[in-house]
Amino acid sequence: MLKPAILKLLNEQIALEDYSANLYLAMSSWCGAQKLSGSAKFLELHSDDEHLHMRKLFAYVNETGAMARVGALAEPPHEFESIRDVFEKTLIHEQLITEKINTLVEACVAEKDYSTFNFLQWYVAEQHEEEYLFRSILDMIDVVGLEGRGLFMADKEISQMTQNVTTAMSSTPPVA
Ligand code: OFO
Repeated sequence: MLKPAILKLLNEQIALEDYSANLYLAMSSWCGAQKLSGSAKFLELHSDDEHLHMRKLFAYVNETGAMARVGALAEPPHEFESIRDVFEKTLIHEQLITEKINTLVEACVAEKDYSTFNFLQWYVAEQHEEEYLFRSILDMIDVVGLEGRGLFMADKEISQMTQNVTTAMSSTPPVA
């Protein structure tokens, strides 16, 4: 049985992963409106990925005999200054998720909940991958620049990274 403190944090994480899915979908929509189809597709797939992260936590909580909750979600931002602004915000958001996962892991150690500690190791590894992915996109944008054909090139590069997101999703363990 989950301790109340761990259940509370897991339910908060469920809401946060759900928010991530909505945030990336809103970003995808903005990119689509700017005719950046590669980035729009990349972020749409990443939104699906976040939804799987949420469902995996949801299934875990219910498997323990506790009850997963669908929390209230804030509305994500819909306007961005540039494609660089979009990906800067994804990296900042992922750094926040990493902090939350680390807090959960620390709480598991404090509460001696080694089963949840073990379950969370997948998220620890995933956060390393996600921060690396978004940092790589920002580095690429800085190299190609956004002037002239730079924006077209950056969007094309991001479109090719869609393959990585699809591969990551297919390697995501089943949610139940
Ligand atoms: Fe992008 O992070 Fe979920 O876990």
